[in-house]
Amino acid sequence: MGSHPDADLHASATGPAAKIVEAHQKEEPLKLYSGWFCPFVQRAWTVLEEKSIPYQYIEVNPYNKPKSLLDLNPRGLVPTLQYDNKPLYESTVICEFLEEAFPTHTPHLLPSDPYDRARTRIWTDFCTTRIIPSFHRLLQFQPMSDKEGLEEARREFLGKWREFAAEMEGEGPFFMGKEPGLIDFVVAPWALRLWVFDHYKEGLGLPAEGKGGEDEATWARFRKWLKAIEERPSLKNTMSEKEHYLPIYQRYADNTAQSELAKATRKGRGVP
Ligand SMILES: N[C@@H](CCC(=O)N[C@@H](CS)C(=O)NCC(=O)O)C(=O)O
Repeated sequence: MGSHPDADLHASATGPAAKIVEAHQKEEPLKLYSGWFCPFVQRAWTVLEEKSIPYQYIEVNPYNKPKSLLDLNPRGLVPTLQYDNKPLYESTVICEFLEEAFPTHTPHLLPSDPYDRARTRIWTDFCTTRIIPSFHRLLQFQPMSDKEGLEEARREFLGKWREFAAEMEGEGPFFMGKEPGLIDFVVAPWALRLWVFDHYKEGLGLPAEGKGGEDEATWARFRKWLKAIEERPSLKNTMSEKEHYLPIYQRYADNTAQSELAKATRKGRGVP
């Protein structure tokens, strides 16, 4: 096991995502500098796909930053967008930008009602400040050495998803109702990686149907949302094969990369 993600990282997208990558190799003025494995990339990537915006997909390894990436983004993070020869970065900024810069491309993912737009931003912030950090905390727990800590991290993480689910509109299935919106694509990449915990942390313990106790209605709504997310083509088709994500997560699970994880969390950077 290498001590740097670079060592274990599969070079390119596989499975469904490989087909989309293949279809976006042609030179286009709009370029997405991407890492196939990155959940922050998946936010921007799904918005491009949803809205059928023409773009060129460029795979880079952000742990072994090529000059082409650093020239655009001194932070050297993916996703980075090149638009009209100018750089843009930060996944949530990119998503809103795409919505505004391509107004004729549908579906519109930001709600037209200002209150609902504000709610989108509140729950985007919740994802950044609550869901992602507790995803990282759970990832770094060592089940063997600290059972109690693991349980607490697991409870905390589930609690964040319950809180998110409790805010979802009526019957759904999406966060704001029948149609998907930006908030779904901002949060979905972490929901689509929950299987990682089944693999390394003795299961996440998401309540199964009828097993949610007094929160059953909330968990039922969450399961419905998750199913809709899993079936949405833009999300399904930007995922690679599970086996290639595993070595990346293994590094956090087996303690080789915990200081890196702590540093990334402190700096507002992500880990896959
Ligand atoms: N806040 C950034 C986070 C992006 C991010 O951290 N991406 C990771 C890959 S998943 C990266 O590029 N890491 C390289 C590094 O930390 O140097 C965003 O939302 O776009």
